[in-house]
Amino acid sequence: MQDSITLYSYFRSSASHRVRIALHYKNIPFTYKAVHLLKDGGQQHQADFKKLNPQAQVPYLIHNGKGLGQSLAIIQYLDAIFPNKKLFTEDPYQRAKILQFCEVINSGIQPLQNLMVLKKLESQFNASIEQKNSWVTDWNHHYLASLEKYLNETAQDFCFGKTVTAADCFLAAHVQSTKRYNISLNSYPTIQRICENINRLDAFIKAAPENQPDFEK
Ligand SMILES: N[C@@H](CCC(=O)N[C@@H](CS)C(=O)NCC(=O)O)C(=O)O
Repeated sequence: MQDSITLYSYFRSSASHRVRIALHYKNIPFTYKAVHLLKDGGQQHQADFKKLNPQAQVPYLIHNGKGLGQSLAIIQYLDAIFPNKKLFTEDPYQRAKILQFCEVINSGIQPLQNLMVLKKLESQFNASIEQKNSWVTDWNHHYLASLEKYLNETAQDFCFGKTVTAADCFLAAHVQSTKRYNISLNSYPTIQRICENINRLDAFIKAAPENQPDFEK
């Protein structure tokens, strides 16, 4: 049976970006369904979408009728179903180290800069744009410094050695998001070097926000 894959995504969503990289890296064809996170009060809050994903967040993936949210769960699932070009290693410690790296972004930095959190800072605490930017920047530096340290132990061409892993999917997507806040990466030479390497790869180019059907300037 031909696999059918649909990805609900928003071009600017870093969590969706991670999954797009994994899909392109593994050469898995998929249908792109755009969910505009700002238009109409946020299409993620519409009943039809929330029936699929009660979290009201992208990414959301449907594989042969089976749905899944959360980018890390999705990428692990894809890696199991499509084992070509593995994004996780079998070695338990190495695998846990890759997950550790992904989680610094997934459950460390990204939730603090997520749209709903920034909206709440504004509506409940009257935070200005400058205050929100400073909030995002400070949290980024806290976590980016730890990622840089981790990479100094494991990086070669990519985050973990000489082949792409899930960590590279998370890093590329996150670093892309820092551009929106003009966060300086000067203190993170290894992160910068790896991003230069990964962003040259075809899969990473195809997955970039500007190459998505719903891209807007
Ligand atoms: N940990 C989740 C994060 C998902 C997430 O935060 N998605 C954001 C876009 S990057 C979202 O849909 N935000 C909608 C909102 O904040 O209203 C994942 O990895 O999938």
